[in-house]
Amino acid sequence: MTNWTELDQNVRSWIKEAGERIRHSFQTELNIKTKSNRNDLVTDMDEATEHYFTENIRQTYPDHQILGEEGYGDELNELSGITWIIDPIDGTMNFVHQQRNFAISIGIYDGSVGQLGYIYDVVHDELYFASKGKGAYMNDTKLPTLKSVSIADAVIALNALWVTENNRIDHTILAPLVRDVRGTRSYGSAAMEMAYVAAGRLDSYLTMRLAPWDFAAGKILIEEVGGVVSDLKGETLNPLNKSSVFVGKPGLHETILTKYLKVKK
Ligand code: 2AM
Ligand code: CA
Repeated sequence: MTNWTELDQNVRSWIKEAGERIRHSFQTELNIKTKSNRNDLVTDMDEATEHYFTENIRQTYPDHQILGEEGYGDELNELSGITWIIDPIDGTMNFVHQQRNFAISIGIYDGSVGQLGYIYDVVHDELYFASKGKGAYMNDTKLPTLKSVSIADAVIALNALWVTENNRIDHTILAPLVRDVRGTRSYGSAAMEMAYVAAGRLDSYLTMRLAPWDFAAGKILIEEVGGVVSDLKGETLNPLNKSSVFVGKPGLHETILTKYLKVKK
């Protein structure tokens, strides 16, 4: 049997320690490499942070599975038992260029059910946390249940790329949405954007392609406060697959899905 209280305490102390190490790294020179393309960055801190988490998890919970962006985890074919889905630094481009707007993201799944979600804004020392069925918090403040909002009053997050010609979506689809909402934002960290939706700072966030570690924790947080999490077609996300991601307040999610994305319900 898993002692969830003890596990939660461990995650919190590891996250705080990892955050401390990342903040400390601002004083030293980063080693920056590129991955799939010249804008896909990874630093020695991404790797060191994931390594730190995986070492601790393997030592304390040898029977748990780990899925991590930087490859220190396991090759997973299924979600069985307890799985940690980790992005050590979500928003690496921001980490490198801005030293802010990045987060540590950890989702802990029991089978396919998200149980604990943590998104830690390292620079502001803000921990967004949700425990399934037990509420969501920003540090010690409980996050209220999300209420619907109209399109005209909504602030939504999306990358400007999706309203220019691209190979993932017809760029004319989202232009009317951008015109009709109160405002758009783009923070460049999916985890943080999802934490902001959970906290009510954003009303919706949509993006064409994320990896499981980008959305695993955010999904748990948003669902815990009554928000809706799906892909761009309105389908459930599989935490083992890459996918488009579309999250939002209840009501608003449905309106965007049916009126703008033209998904038939
Ligand atoms: P990262 O910083 O951990 O790589 C920025 O657009 C957001 O999308 C970030 O959350 C970033 O996560 C993620 N991201 C960037 N490139 C990606 C890719 N090729 N596949 C999936 N997610 C990506
Ligand atoms: Ca990352």
